[in-house]
Amino acid sequence: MIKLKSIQKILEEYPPKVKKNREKHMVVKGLDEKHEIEANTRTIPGIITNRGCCFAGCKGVVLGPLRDVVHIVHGPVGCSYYTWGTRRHKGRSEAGEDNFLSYCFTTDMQESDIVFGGEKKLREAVKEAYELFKPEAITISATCPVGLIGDDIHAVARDAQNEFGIQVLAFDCEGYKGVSQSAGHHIANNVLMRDVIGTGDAETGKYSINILGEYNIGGDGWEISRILSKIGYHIVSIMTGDGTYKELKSAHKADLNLVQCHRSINYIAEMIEVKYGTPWLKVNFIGIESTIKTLRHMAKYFGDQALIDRTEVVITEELASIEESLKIYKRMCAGKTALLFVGGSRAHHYQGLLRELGIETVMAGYEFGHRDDYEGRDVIPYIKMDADSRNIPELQVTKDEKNYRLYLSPEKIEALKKEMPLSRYDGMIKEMKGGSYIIDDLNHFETEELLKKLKPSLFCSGIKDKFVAQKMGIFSKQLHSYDYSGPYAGFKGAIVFAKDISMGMNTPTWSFITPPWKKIPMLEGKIVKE
Ligand code: CFM
Ligand code: HCA
Repeated sequence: MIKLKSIQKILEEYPPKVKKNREKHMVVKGLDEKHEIEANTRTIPGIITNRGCCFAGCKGVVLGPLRDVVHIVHGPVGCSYYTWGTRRHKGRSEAGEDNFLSYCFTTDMQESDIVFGGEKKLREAVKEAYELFKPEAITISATCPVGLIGDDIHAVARDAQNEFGIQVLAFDCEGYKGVSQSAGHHIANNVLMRDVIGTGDAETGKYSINILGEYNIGGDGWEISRILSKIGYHIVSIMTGDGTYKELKSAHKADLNLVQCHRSINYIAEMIEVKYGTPWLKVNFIGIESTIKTLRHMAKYFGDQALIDRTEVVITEELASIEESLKIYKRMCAGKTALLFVGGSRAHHYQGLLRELGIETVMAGYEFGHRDDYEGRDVIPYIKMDADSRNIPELQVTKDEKNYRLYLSPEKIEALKKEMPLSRYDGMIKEMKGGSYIIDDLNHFETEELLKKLKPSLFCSGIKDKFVAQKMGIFSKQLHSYDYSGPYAGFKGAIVFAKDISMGMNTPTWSFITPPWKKIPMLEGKIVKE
């Protein structure tokens, strides 16, 4: 059944201009063939959105988890603090290795710095950080005031690099740039690709891979790495959860790039493919079936029978270890419904896991996903790295023969692409059930209205709207930070997630809350005088 009425009722509350804008961001699956949605456009001023800023996407999301780097925020202390602890990107280091994740570095800009300029303060901060910590590298991230007053962070970075002999990378990620975090992902990707990836020469083992777009929230990356190492993969780098600058430098030497979060890191995946000829594979380690599918695709890519067999052994072992618990939680979840609203990939990734537990997703949306995250994208042309293309200056290909050891013939690539989703992403809408809603940049008014109308058993979102839902008597699980839990990835992670939501949905707490729709009469009408 197509449930269009609820959306129309919400839209009717808006002034005509806003209505016209917002309806383009809403799709009902199955209503028309096209399923086109407007996304990645500016939020209407005055509307309470869940989106973050460009700085959050660059420093908070992509750079922040690199643990052997000192990340200096040039700006007010709040910007640094906000992108520091709350995302729960975990990191641990072996004895003797650096881990600066517990530190929060900022120039703590004051009014006088805005008036007289903050470059001097930034120079001192970089010097102090270098002298105290002797890190592998330093990043400088710009916040809104930096762009407005024109501090030259690149000059500071260049001078510090010359003085201290380590890489000092400057990022023009002022918060106001673009329309959301998404612009910041792109800025971070470009600099890492231009200045870091390709500068190392670490030895890589057999079946070497990079994991892109995995930020180790609640330990997800650790669980994924555990499974992959058990099968026999060599993880060259993780971008960027519990990742290091040291490993990132040699990322170009891996045989295959896995892309977990497509939104935040597809740029690096594509640039590595163009520059070094390494294909990327869209993966999903959230959910049991998705994990199995991903592991099989990976084994197929390498095509080695021993690896294919080993993959099946590990899948069987992992499944056996969760079988009993899964049965219990499936019983507790059966027949429930969910509403998902998360940044740019999790609203899609979690749908499979919920389905496996017997929970139907009735609405899903991204804060800042682009159209391809919703509608999918076609195969991009594979750039053949033959002797001639090595001389194309735009590709900046090095002459080092080792970089071409993965050269696959175009025939082999084409054959692989026919069998498996290589360098392609299908997007979220394709997998959703007819009649479900897809809403982009959902705002707080719409959230409340949908919660009232759809009354889901579970609302998966973030800190900005979690308690709005819970005050309505609807259990809310944060899919950004996982509240205080995790990992949720892989086989064992699926059980941790299933347990958390089973407890959350079934707790008697909700019976002590009277939701607004039980207090306010739902029938509307006019009193007509005789
Ligand atoms: Fe990718 Fe992310 Fe996400 Fe994202 Fe984010 Fe995040 Fe997210 Mo919060 S990188 S798009 S910018 S999966 S921080 S780890 S949870 S909004 S859905
Ligand atoms: C960000 C980070 C965030 C915020 C989470 C939330 C995260 O966008 O800057 O709003 O609950 O995952 O920590 O997405």
